[in-house]
Amino acid sequence: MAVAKPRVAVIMGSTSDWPTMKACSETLERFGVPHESKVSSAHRTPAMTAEYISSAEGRGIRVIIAAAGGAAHLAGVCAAHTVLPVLGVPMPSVLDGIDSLLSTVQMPGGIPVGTLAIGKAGAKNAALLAIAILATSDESLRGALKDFRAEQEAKIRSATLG
Ligand code: RP5
Repeated sequence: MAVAKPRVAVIMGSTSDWPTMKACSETLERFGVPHESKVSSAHRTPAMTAEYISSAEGRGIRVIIAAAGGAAHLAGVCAAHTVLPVLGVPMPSVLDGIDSLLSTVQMPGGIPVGTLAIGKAGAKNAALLAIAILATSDESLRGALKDFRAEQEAKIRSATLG
């Protein structure tokens, strides 16, 4: 059977981001969205990052999720190299991720990055937002998102406190 071409690229600045970004990959998997996860840094491997992102559209990628911590320039650099939507996830850091958040969110007008919350919630929501973007032209994904929301609601409605 042919392997489906990845539609979402998840890129992160370091292997140390993976324990957080696993939540992103797991969410994409849960919805059956073919994706690839890669370590590449805006600062340590600038040429590889530029090459990877510049070639993404041609390889069938439709959304990019970029995670970095500290002086977190990765999402912005990705956005500079593509017109695909780029979602930024600020990683926890020695400054509690505030540095990562501000570095990711404060883009100059003209090069947008959609920035999510710091850490695992942001990682999960980046996947859900990528899925919602794909779902604008994919009815079955739209249905899957509605089922997911219904499941979430049912859990809260039936919650009991010990
Ligand atoms: C960033 O620096 C990475 O995204 C990571 O969040 C942070 C620390 O990287 P390591 O020193 O753990 O490789 O570029």
